[in-house]
Amino acid sequence: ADRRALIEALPKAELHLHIEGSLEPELLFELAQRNQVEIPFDSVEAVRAAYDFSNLQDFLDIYYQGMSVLLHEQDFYDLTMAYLKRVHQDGVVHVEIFFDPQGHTERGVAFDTVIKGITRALDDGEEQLGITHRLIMCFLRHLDEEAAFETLEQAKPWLNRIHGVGLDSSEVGHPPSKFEKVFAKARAMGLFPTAHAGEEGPPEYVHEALDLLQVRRIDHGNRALEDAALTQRIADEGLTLTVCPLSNLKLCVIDRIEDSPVRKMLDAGLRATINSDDPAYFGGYVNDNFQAIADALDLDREEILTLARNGFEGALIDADVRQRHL
Ligand code: ES4
Ligand code: ZN
Repeated sequence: ADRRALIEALPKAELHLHIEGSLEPELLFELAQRNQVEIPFDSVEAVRAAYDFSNLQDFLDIYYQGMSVLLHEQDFYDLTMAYLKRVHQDGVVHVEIFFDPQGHTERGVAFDTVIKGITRALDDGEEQLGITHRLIMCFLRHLDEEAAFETLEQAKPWLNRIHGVGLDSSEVGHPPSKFEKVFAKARAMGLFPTAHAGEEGPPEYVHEALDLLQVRRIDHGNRALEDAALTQRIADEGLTLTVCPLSNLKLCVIDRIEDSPVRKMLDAGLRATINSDDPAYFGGYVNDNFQAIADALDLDREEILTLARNGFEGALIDADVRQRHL
C-alpha cells in the first residue's frame, strides 16, 4: 500500500511505448465504426478476449490488425491524446514514443497523415498536461532494408520532430545486421539510434545492435544477461535498458514476473527502466508495471526511486532539463 502511494507520487518518464500499442479496445471499436472498417470482433469484450498470446508473433499479428482502424490524421491525434491523458494520471511527465510508419504506409495511409496527428497531440499534451516528449521512428525488421531507406526518406521533412530511430517487430530471423546501412544513414542525419534486442533474440543480436547499429540504448535487452561480458559492457558504457515487465509476461518471454531481469540488471549496475511497451494489449500502463515489479521483486524505496530516476537519466533530453527532474 505504501509502495503504491510512492509509485503514484513519483514523477516518471516512459521510454518504451509503441503508440499503436496504446489503442484500447474501446477506441479501436469507435474508430472501426467511424471509419467503417471491418474488424473480426463484435464487442469490446471479444477484442479483449483475443489478447492472449504465447509469443511475440502472436501479438504482432493482432497488433497490425488493430492498426487497420487508423486512417485519418484525427485518428492518430485521438490515439495519442488518449495515451497522454491516461499516463498523466500515472504521474508521467516525459514520454518517448515509438511509432511504426510502415504499419500505416503499407496500408496506403500517408506518412504525413500519421506524423501530423501524432505531433499535434504531443504539442497539445505538452501545453495542456505539461508532458514533454520525444518521437522515435521504428523500422519494421520483418521488412527489407530498402523499405527502411524509403521510410527514412519520408521522414526528412520531419527531422525537427523526430529524435531517434528504432527497430521493432519480429526479432528472430531478422538480426540487426540486416539494417546496418540504414542505421548508419540515420545516425549521419543526427538521429539517436536504439533497437529492440534480446527480447526473444539471442545475446548475439544485442552484440550486433551495439557493434553494427551503434545503438546507445537497448529496448528490452533481457537476453543480454546470458552473456557476462556483454552485461559488463552495457554497464561500462552506461547504456539504458528499457524493460517492459508486463509485456514480457504476456508474450511469455518470462513465466512469472518474479523472473523479470530487472533484479539482475540492478544488481549488475545496469541502468534499467520500467516501461509499458503496448499497454492496451499487455494489461497495464507505467504504474501497473512499477507495481508488479516492486511487489514481485520486493523492491525497497531506494530501488523504486532508482528505477524512476533511470528513466530521466536515459531520456533524450538536455542536461539542464534532466537536472530539473533528478
Ligand atoms: C513490440 Cl513488444 C514488441 N516487440 C517488438 N516489436 C514490437 N512492436 C510493438 N510492440
Ligand atoms: Zn517494444
